[in-house]
Amino acid sequence: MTSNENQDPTVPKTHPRYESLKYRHKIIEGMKNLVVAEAGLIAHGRGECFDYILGEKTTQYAKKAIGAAVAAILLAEKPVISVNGNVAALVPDGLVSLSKILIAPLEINLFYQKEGRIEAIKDILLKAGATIIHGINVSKMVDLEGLESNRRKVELIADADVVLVPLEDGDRTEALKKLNKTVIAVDLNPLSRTALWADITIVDNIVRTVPEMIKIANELKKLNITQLKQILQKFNNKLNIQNTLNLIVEYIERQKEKAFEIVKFRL
Ligand code: PTJ
Repeated sequence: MTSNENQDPTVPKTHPRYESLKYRHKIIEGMKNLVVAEAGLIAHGRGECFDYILGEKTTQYAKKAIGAAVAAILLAEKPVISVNGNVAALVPDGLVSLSKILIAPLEINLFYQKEGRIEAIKDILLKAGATIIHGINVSKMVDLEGLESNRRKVELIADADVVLVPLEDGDRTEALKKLNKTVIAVDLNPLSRTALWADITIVDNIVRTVPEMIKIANELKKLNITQLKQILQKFNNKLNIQNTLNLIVEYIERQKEKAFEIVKFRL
């Protein structure tokens, strides 16, 4: 099954929430195919909620973080893109393209261990055009220091200097930071432990982040090392998260006014 085949045909394209329903369905199909963990459905729902209060668009601050993230990966010696079930179900084609453009290998790393999941994710990535996928061969894996969950089992991540961790749980981000790695997180929740621990936090939906990263990577690949370093130096993650939180507050204020108008209209 390709990434475009798993849409619910009963949802009309004219439905006002078509895009959102389309990705929901990818997650549901992913769960049926073992790609997504059961808890992945709940994680997706939490993400949807945050996306809603961000206006379901890539904000200017997410774009800034994406620029810094791409610069960091282009400057890295051993970058790795960590892949979990939700990400594989939502954006397999984009992940493979991003990995190729940035020359950053893909490594499957799962929180929830279940027989057949790694194989299912490997298959979806292979169908999307991946040629080499890491995190499969147990004999090549080592335990990441300071971590007890299943995510401790890593291959290239053990020696990586920069790790992109989309939709991550806080424990591994913390462990990666303690091992002095640069962590780039994609997380719609700007208050999650991952978001707060990461060096570069992209508060955005992974389905929009990956295409935007590909676009920016094609632009930044033309820059030299000094120019890439300047992008990184200018980026302030703490300020960026605070600005994102301000956007959420402003968005809710605006929606509060609008909701009130609707109520008045109905009366
Ligand atoms: O496939 P596995 O076994 O590795 O498990 C993956 C999940 C996502 C189930 C696991 O890592 C997990 O439980 O994660 P958490 O702790 O629920 O954190 C996931 C974070 O991702 C939450 O802060 C969500 O708000 C956020 N999130 C969910 N969907 C998206 C998202 N962020 C960006 N884009 C999304 N589409």
